[in-house]
Amino acid sequence: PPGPASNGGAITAGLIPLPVLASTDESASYSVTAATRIVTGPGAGAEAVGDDLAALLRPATGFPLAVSSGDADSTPANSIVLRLGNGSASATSSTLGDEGYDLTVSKSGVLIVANKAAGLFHGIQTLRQLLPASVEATSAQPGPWRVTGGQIVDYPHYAYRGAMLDVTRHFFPVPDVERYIDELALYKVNMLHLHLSDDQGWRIAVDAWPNLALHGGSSEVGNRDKGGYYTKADYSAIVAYAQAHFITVVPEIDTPSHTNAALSSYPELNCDGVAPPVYTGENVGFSSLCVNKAITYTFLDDVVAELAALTPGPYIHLGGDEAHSTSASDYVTFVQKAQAIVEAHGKQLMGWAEISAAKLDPGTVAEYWNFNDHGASETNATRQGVKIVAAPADHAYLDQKYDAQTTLGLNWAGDIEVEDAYAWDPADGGRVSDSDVLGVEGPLWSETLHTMADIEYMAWPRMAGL
Ligand code: TNX
Repeated sequence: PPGPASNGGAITAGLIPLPVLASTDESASYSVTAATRIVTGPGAGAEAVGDDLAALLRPATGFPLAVSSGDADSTPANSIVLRLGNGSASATSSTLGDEGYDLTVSKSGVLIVANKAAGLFHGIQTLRQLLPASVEATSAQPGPWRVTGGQIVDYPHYAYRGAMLDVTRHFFPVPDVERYIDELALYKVNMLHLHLSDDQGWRIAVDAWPNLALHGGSSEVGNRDKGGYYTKADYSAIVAYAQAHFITVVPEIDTPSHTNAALSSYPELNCDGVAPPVYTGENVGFSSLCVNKAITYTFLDDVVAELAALTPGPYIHLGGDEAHSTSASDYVTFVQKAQAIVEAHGKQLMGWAEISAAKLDPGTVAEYWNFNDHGASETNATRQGVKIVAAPADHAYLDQKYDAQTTLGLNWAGDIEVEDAYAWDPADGGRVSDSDVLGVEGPLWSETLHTMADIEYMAWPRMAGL
């Protein structure tokens, strides 16, 4: 992010996303120096956020930035103080909620106050952006490390601020996902949806159905690298890493279509009892679970049970998109059974908004992607009292090309320039009301993406815009 110097000296210059309230006081500007200390108050998680901040600032500044926990009620000179609750922000604490923060830059240092550790964590992301961009370097830089004086009060408009990564069309190993988490955290993203199964690959070990990963995980689009899958330990490492960044993982097993990898792994899941070969092409909508077979629901129940046990977050996403080989009535039957299975395991169903053709429960969440239906699938959901996550492909799809020169990506939803990713209304110009919108998500499908560099090229800066 550009530092304050690049835009007229306002404290908000270069901040993404823009905070709710900000005031600038140039005379109260502050510089981090070799003597700066980080002081954290008592309360759950404050010290860990202090350690995070030190780890983020040490490489580029070269400063020791000692972290001490202590009396964060007073602000010692030349310090960055992270304080939980009951502080000077009591008037705003109810507006700050669980994720907001109040950040003051004065001559003596920086004070960040929040109700919860998540708020402090978001506050330190803002502080990173207030510093010169070179603070993100991994080796010592000259500085100076000046922060414009003033105050920021900030809290999210939407509860769900998500990114989705497709690890099926091409598989991405744990370090890549962790690096993406690092990047998303800087923009206060709090949900990471992992698309874990599709026609081309099954990417998570399931003890009760081992062939899903062993066979279904052995392919990908083009089959250059032969796929791969996460062991349960791998997956738990991702979940824990995300949690440490205040990001909740939403696992997706796509059903009833997009299931060739599963159908290829177990013949009994097919209506005709014959397993198809693995699929390495890019078509969609040709596969379907066998809706009228009992074993389909044994399978789904086993998979959801194991996934729920690995998932601290509230949602299990069961896909539901592009079920072109499932009859309309079978589709509705399937979604209702799938919803009951997810709820029986203590979770809420999330699905692509096509699921709104079925009778949905109020805790279910519909993810709107298909702008070609002109809002039909999202209003079917909101009419039932179901909240939506807005991910309209013509604005939010990070796999679409920027323009005709973009070598990676697809373009069925049209070119998506940075402006298109940034300037859109999640309530769809009033088609649904803002209170129907749980949040937004940027899906990154990986038919054409092989490497972390490919992910970054497509995601940034559009994900920041979103
Ligand atoms: C549609 S969007 C799909 C994905 C593809 C994507 C490519 C959605 C829910 N399904 O299966 O990867 O287009 O842009």
